[in-house]
Amino acid sequence: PQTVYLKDYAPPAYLVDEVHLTFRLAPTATRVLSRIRFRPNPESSSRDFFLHGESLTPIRAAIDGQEVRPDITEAGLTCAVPDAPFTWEAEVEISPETNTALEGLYMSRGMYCTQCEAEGFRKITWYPDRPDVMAPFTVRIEGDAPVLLSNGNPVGVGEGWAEWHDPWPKPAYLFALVAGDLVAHRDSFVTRSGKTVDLALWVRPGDEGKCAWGMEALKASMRWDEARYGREYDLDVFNIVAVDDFNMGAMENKGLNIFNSAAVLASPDTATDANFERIESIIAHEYFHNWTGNRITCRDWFQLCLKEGLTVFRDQEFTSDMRSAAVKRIEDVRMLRARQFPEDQGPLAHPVRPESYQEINNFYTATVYEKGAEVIGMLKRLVGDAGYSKALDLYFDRHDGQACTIEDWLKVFEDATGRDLSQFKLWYSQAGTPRVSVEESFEGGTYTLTFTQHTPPTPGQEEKRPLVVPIAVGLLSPNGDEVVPTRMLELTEARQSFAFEGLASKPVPSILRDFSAPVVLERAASRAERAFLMAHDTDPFNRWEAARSLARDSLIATIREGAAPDADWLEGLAAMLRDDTLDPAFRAQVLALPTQSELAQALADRGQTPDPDAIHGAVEGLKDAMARHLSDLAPGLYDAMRVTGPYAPDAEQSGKRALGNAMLGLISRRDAGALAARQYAEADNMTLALAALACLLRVGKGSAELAAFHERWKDDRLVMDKWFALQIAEAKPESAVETAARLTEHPAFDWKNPNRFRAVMGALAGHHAGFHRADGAGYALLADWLIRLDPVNPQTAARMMTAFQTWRRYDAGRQAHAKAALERIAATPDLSRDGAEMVGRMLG
Ligand code: HT7
Ligand code: ZN
Repeated sequence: PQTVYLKDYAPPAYLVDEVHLTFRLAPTATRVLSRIRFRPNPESSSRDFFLHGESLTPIRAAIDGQEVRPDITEAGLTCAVPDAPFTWEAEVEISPETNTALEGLYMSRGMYCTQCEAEGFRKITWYPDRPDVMAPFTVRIEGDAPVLLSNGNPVGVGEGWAEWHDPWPKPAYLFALVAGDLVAHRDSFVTRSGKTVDLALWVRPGDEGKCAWGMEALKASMRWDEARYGREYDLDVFNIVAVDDFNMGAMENKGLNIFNSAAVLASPDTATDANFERIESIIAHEYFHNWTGNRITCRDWFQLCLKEGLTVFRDQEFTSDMRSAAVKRIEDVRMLRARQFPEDQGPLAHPVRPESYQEINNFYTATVYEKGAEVIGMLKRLVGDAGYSKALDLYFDRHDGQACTIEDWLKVFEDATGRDLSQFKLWYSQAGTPRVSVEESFEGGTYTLTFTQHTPPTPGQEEKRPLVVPIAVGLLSPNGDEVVPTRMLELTEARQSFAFEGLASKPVPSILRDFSAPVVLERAASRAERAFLMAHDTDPFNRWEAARSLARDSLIATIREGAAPDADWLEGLAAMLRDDTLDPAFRAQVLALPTQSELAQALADRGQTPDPDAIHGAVEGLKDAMARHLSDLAPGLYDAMRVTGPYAPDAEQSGKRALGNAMLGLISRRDAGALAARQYAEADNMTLALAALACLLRVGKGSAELAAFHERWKDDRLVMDKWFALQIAEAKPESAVETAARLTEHPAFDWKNPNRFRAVMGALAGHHAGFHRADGAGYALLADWLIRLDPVNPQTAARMMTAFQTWRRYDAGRQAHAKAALERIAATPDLSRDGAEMVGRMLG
C-alpha cells in the first residue's frame, strides 16, 4: 500500500464553486447525478484534473454539456479539461445495501445513511475528496422513504422528493444524506441574535421515548458555545439522526449530525448515568464542530488534531461547566492513561500531528483526540485565560471559511499573545509520553525543585528534544495550610530548577496540579507524604492522584513481594469516604483502582514482566481488604446515597449512585450478593440495575436475574449490548474467553453490527487477565473474529486490532501466542489496507 506524507502536500489543481447532486435511491442501484462547477486554482501550478472515486459504476460523464470518456482507475479518474472554469456532469451507480463497510452511502436496517469522513465521499461520486476543496452543496433526493434529509436548509419537499441547500462552503467529508421511516423529536432554539433554529432528533418509530436527553444536551451546547466562545449557529435547522449501524460515536456533518444510536438514545430504564454523561458530551462535541471543524476545517488529514483536539478540549470544558470540574478532570486523565499512554508507549506511537499514513482511518486515535486536547489545555495554561480568548477570537475572525494547518493555529496564539511558540510546537511533532522526574532541596528558607525531562524513543523517532512543560505547583506547610498557591512553572530545558524563597519550614510540594501536562511524573515521594496530600491537598486532582498512587504502589508491592495492603491508604480512604463535605462523585473516583493494564505497564516500567494472573489476584485481594476495612462504614454510606424522587441523570444524582454502587460492590463481597439481589429487584433505572447485576455475577450468582434481564430487553439492541458485554466483563479470568466464544454463538450476536461486535470482542479485549490468558486462547479468538470482520468492515476491525498493541510487555510464552495471532492476521489473503497497516506497525 502507498504511504502518504505530510511533506508532499500540494494545493488542489482545481477548486469547486458549487455542487449539485441528485440521488435516485434504490437499495442495490442508487443513481447519483452530479453537476459541479470547477475552476483552475490560481495557487496551483498543476493542471492535472483528478477526481477520486471508488466502487462506482460509471454511467456517463460530460464537460460543459459535451460527453467525455475519462480514464478511470480503481482510485479515481483523470480527464482533459478546459483551461478555464467549466461544468462537470456525471452519473454513477452505487449499491448502498451491499456496502457493509459503513462508509459512503449504506443501509442500516432499511434506512439509507452516509458516512463520509475521512474519505467516504469518493464512494458516492467522483469528486476531489480532500478537505481543502470547499463548496456550497445543493442536493435533491428522490426515493420512497417518508423522510429525506441532507445538509443545510430545506428548500423544497414533495411526494417522493426533497431538496436541500447548504450555503456554507464545506469539504465533501461533511456531506450527509439520510432517508428512511423516521420520526422527529422536535424543539427549537433562539440564538443570541434572535434567530429561531428548528431542532429535530430523528429516530426509528419506537425510540421516541429516548430522545429528550439528547435534545436538552443540544440546547445546552448551543447556549454554551454562545456564552463561552461567542459562536452562534448559522442555519435555519439542525438535524440529528440516530443510526444503529455506525463505525464510531457520531459525525458532525453540516446541519445533519449522524449519531450511533448508542451515543444519543437514552431513557432512565435503558441507559446508565455514564451513558447519559457520554451522550451529553458527544452531542456537545459534534455541535461544537460546527465552528471548530466545519466553518474552519483542516487543510489535509495530517491536521486532524486541529479540529479534533480543539473540539475535544471544548467538549471537556463544557462537561466541566455542566458538572464537576474536578471529577471531569479525573475522568479525562483516567481515560488518557488508559487509552493514550499505551498508544504513546508502544508500537503505534505517533505524533499528535502524524507525518505519514497508509490509511487515515487508522489515525482517529487517542493521541490525535485526547493528547491533542491536552496540548490545547497546556497552551491555555501557558497564555492564560485572557490570552486564550483573544487567540480564539482571532482564529475565528482570521480563518472562517478556510481549511487550515497547525501552523495557522499556533500563529494566532503568537499574534494574539506575543509568545514565541516554536518550542511548544514540538508537542505536535514529537511522539511519546515525556517522563519528568523531580528532586527537592531546602536551605535557608529557600525551597528548590529541580525537574529533569526525558522522552523515550518511539518508532521512527530515536532522538527527542526537551518540550515546554507547564507544571502547576503549590506548596503546603506541614500543618496542611497552603503556603504557596498554585504557580505555573515552565519547564523548557532537559534539567531546570525553580526556587521558592522565604519559607519558614520545608514545605510539602503538590506537583502537576490538575494534571497540567500529559507526562509521567516520576517522583519518589514517601508514602507518608502522599498520605498527607491525600488528606490535605487543596487541589482535588492531586488529592485523588495521591490516593491513586498509594493504591497502585500497594498493589505493586503485593504483586512483587506478597505485601499486605497499605494500611495507611485504607485509613486515608475511610477518612475521605466519611467526609460529607466531599462530592460523592469525587469520593467514588477515589475508590476506583488503577486498571489492570495500567498496573501491567507500571510493572514493566519497573523492569518486571507483568503476570496478568498475579495482577488480577492482587486487585481482587485489595478489593477484599477494602471490603473488610470499610465494612462498618459501607452500609451507612450506601443508605445515605439513596436517591429519592424522580430519576435525573444530573451530576448530583449520578454522583450519589456512583458512590452507592461502589459501596454495593464492597458489601457484595461479604454478603454473598444479598443486597445486590435486593437492589436489582427494586431498581427503577438502568444504573442501579446494571451495577447490581454486575455484583451478582462477580460473586457467582445472578443467573436468574441475567435470564430475566434478557427476557425483558431482548428487543432493545442497546440494552442487549450491555447484556453481552457484562457477562464477559464479570467472567473469571479462566472463563472469559469461553464466555465470549459462547456468546458469539448466541442468535443475537449480529457481528456485522459494530456495537454488538464491540460489546463482545471489546469486552474480551478489555478483560486484562482473560484476554492475556497464558495459553493464548484470548488472542486466538480475537484474531479469528478480526479476520472474519476485516473484509466486511475494515475500519471497525482495524480499530479493534489495537487490543494487541501492548503484546511486547508480556512473557515469552504470551508474546509467542500474540505474535502468532498477529502473523495470522497479517497473512490473511486480501487483508484490507486498514488491517495491514495496523498489524504491520504492531509487528514492525
Ligand atoms: N469527526 C468524526 C470522526 C470520524 C467518524 C465518525 C463516524 C464514523 C466514522 C468516522 N470516521 C471519522 C467524529 C468526531 O470526532 O466527531
Ligand atoms: Zn470530533
